[in-house]
Amino acid sequence: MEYNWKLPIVLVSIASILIITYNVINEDILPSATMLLPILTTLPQVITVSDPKDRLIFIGDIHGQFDEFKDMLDTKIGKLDTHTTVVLLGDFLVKGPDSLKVVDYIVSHQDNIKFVFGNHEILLFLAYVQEHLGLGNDHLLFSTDKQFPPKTFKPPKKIHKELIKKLGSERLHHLASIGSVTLRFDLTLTNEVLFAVHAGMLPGDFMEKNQIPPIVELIDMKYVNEHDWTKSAREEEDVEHSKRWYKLWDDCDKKFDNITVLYGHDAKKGLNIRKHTKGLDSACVKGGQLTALEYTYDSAKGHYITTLHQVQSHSSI
Ligand SMILES: [Mn+2]
Repeated sequence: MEYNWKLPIVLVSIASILIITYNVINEDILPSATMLLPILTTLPQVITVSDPKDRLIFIGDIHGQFDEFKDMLDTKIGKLDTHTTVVLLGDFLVKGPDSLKVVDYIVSHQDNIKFVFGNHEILLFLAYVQEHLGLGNDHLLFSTDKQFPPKTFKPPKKIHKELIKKLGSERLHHLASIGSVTLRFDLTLTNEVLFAVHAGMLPGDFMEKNQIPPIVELIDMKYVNEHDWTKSAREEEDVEHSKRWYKLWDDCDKKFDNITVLYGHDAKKGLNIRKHTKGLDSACVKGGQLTALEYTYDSAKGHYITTLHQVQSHSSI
C-alpha cells in the first residue's frame, strides 16, 4: 500500500486550524461576552413574611470573617429551617481572611441566606469588569442608574483586584445574578416594612413616587445635605449642611411610622439602634463584634420582638 504522506499533513493542518479557532473563540470572543455581568438589580426585591413562625435575622458587615459568621449561626441562630431567613447587610467580603468560604457558604444556602451588596462587593464587580473588559470603570450596569460609578465613588484598590482572581468569574457571576442592592420585607401580620440596605436610605425612598435613590446613596452614604436630600456623601466634608442620614428618620413624617431600615457600613459609629434605623456594623474585622438582630413574632402579644446577638471577633487588633 502506498503511504499517503499528504494525509497526516492535511490532518495536522486541520487540527491546528481547529485549535487556533477554539482559542480565538475562547480567549478573545467568548470571554468578552461571558465576562459581562448581569444587570444589577436596584429596585427592592420584595419578600412577604406572613407566617407567625417565620423569623428574620439581619447580620452586619462580615468582611470575610467566616469563623465568626459560622459561630453566629451555630451558637446564636441555630437551624436554618424553612421559617428562617438570614439577611447579610453587605460588605460580607474583602479585608478578612475567608471571603471564599463566605461566598461558598451563602451560595450553598441561598434558600435561607439573602444578602444585599455593599460598597466592597460593588468594588469587586468594578475591578472585574475593568480587568477583563478594559472598558474603564463606567460599565457596571444597574437597572436604574444611568451611569455608575459617579466621580465621588472611589475606584477599586489592590485588595479588590487580588480577591477577584481568587473568587473567579463563576462565583462573581453567581453573586451578581442572585444579589441585589435593596431587599424589602413586608411583614403582613403587623403591616410593618423592613428595608435592608448596606449604607442607608432616606425617608420616602422607594415609597414616594419618583423617589428612587441613586446606588451610591444605598451602598456608600454616611452624610446627607439636610436641606437637599438629593446630595449625600461618604465623607462629611463632601456635602454642605451635612447631617448623619439616619437622623432624618428620627423626626420623619408619621406616614413612615411602619418603616425600619437595617444597615451596616458604619463601623466607626458602631452598633446604632434607633426607632426607624438599625445600624449593625460593629467592626468585626477590626477586633470588635459581629452583630445580628433577630425578628420573631410574638403571637400572644401580636407584635414582633427583636433580639440582639453578638459574637466577639477572633481577630485582635
Ligand atoms: Mn461599607
